[in-house]
Amino acid sequence: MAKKVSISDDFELLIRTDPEVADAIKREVLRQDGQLEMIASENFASRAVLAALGNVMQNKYAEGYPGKRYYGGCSEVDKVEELARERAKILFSADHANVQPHSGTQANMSAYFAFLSHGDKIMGMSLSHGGHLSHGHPVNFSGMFYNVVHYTVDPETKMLNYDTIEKQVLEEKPKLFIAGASAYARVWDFPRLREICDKTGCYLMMDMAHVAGLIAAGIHPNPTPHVDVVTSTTHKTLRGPRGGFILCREEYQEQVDKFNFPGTQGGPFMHAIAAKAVCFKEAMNEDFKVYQRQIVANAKTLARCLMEKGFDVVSGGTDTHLFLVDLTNKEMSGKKAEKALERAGITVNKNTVPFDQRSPFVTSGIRVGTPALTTRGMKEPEMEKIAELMCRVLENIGDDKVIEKVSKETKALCEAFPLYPEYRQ
Ligand code: DSN
Repeated sequence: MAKKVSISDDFELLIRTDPEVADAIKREVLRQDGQLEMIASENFASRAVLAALGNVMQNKYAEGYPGKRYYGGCSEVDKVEELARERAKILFSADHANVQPHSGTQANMSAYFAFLSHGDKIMGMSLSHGGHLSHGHPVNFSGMFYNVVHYTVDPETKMLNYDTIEKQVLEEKPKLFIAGASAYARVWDFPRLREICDKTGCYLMMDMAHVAGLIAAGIHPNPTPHVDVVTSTTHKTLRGPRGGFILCREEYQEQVDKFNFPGTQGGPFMHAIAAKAVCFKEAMNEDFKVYQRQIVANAKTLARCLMEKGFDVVSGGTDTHLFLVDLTNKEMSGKKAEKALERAGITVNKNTVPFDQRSPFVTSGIRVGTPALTTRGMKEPEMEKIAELMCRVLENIGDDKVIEKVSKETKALCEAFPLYPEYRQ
């Protein structure tokens, strides 16, 4: 290996116990450090979060909730779960927080079980327009258990048209409306959605996984006062451990908790909950707000620079941490673009664009996000440079020399903005 990696004293033990796994982890450190990570849902957790994740809290079974466990010996895990719940409540102005969901999809499952019966009608954004598998896609439990209707973005603006949504809600009368997406670059209008849902007595849920960090920092409107239930992950813009959580009003607290445990999960991952508590604490700091503002400023700069170079950014820009590039005018698939960029050290994911003619395995677009780049300390000048690098790759997709040259430049950029510098020796 080119560089030495030193992670912790315990890591030296892992090297002796299982050199193969240790070697893969070392290589993963170097991969993350040596590439421009632009997958919109990924981020780099702090070393404090990593420390909270990898320790003896993982040994403990703690089915139940603080003060009401099915096992003894829960005094310390009770403390961390209380800290995580209280911090989440403060951060998002919520009456109640459940921090046990193992993931975003598990959080969604618990929320659906709490508000719906098998076969009820739900309305979520279509996956091909930016939604998520767990918002009613046929291959997911949500599409199998419920009667699903999807809403889409407007064919002209590629943004949500709330008048169209209102019409559809009035016609379809879903029991639950699911706001939130994995590839939608614009802010959500929660008061308007509340007004629409109230016309038919429909529950309103926001899956804020992607924008949770922006919401914590006050950059995106907070759904909590307007919706019945909020679900989220902790590892995207929020920059915490992999995991989920649920927020709700007091009146729904009992049913939400009941359908998370014992309804859909067993023992909580107490090490992950400890790390969630750390992540929520970090998100309360002033520098977290500065970080979130920079994520959005970076996304806006990157989108603008790509548009200036002739790329078609869906909906003409972004309000958030991500955007989609429609490559139809470049006569290129998302699959091809993703592969070429990866060869040049730039990691994005292929993504369908609204009204895409290609399959999800090929796609006509890529999704671009700035949370991870911003964690490294990159700002607007680096975004301008990255737009130029992306453009050179995508306009010379078959030219190995260009790809090799760009690859050297991305490496130099990564060297200048080290990730976990303490791990480098
Ligand atoms: N896989 C996540 C994303 O990339 O947006 C959503 O779960």
